[in-house]
Amino acid sequence: MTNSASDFNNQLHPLIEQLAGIIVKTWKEYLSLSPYELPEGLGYVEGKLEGEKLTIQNRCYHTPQFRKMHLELAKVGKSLDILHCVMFPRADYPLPMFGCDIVAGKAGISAAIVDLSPTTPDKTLPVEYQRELSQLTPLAFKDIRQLPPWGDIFSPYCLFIRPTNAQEEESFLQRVQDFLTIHCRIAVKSTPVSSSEKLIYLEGQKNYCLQQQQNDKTRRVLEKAFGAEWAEKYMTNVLFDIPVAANE
Ligand code: BLA
Repeated sequence: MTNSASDFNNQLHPLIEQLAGIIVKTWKEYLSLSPYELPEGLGYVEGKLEGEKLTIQNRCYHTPQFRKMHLELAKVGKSLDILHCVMFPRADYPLPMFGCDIVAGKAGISAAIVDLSPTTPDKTLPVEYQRELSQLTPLAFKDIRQLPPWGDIFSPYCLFIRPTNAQEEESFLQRVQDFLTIHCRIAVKSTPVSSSEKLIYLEGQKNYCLQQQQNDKTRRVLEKAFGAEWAEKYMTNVLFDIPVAANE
C-alpha cells in the first residue's frame, strides 16, 4: 500500500480512505516506525464471500512503545468496506489499547467506533488520559449505537455511532484524530513498568483480545469468504493475537 488505500483497484468508502490517511500520517508524525511482519501469507489476502471477492490489505508497524500497530482495509465486492485498526502497546508500557473500526455497506456507514480501552484490572484509564479526554469538545451524534455484551472492554470515552450525515462523518474523523494524537503524545513520554507490573498489563491485553475474538459479525464475514478454520486463525493470529510475556 502506498498512501492510504491507493492500490486497491476499486476505491474504498471515502471516509475509510480519509481515516486510513489520517492514521498513517499521525503515526509517522509522532512515532518512530519499523515494519512488522505479519504471519506468512497474511499481509494481502483474497477470498470469495457469496460469490463476491473479499480483499484484505494489511499495513503493520512496531515502535519502541508498541508491539504491533495494525491497520487493515478490507473490501467485499461492491457491498462492504471495512477499516480496522488496533495499536497493541508493549506490555511493560502502562498504556491503553487504541481501537477503531468502520463498516460501510451499500446504505452507507453502519458502524463507526473508536476507543482507548483500559488494560488495568480496575478498568480505568491512566489519569493523563482521563484529563485529556475529558477536555475534548463534546460532539453531538444522532444515532449512538448500543455496545454488544463483549463490549465491556471499552472505556466510558468510547464512541460508537452510525453517522447520519456528512457533518457527523467529519466529526467522527476529528474524534479519531483527537484520540490518536492524545495517545501518541502520552505514549512517547511514558516509561516502562517493572516486570511484575508488566504481567498485569499483559493480562489486560489478553482480556481485550479474548473479548474482541467474540465479535460474531467479524467472524461471519471471514468465515463466509475463507471458511471457519481460516477465520479462527485470522482472528486469533492477526486481528487479536494474545501477547505472550516472552515476546514483549
Ligand atoms: C461490527 N464488524 C462489525 C460488523 C461487521 C464487522 C460486518 C457489523 C456492522 C454493524 O453492526 O453495523 C466486520 N470488522 C469486520 C471485519 C473486520 C473488522 C470483517 O474489523 C476485519 C477484517 N471491531 C474491531 C475493533 C473494534 C471493533 C478494533 O475490529 C473496536 C475498537 C468493534 N465492530 C465492533 C463493534 C461492532 C462491530 C463493537 C458491533 C458488534 C455488534 O453490534 O454486535
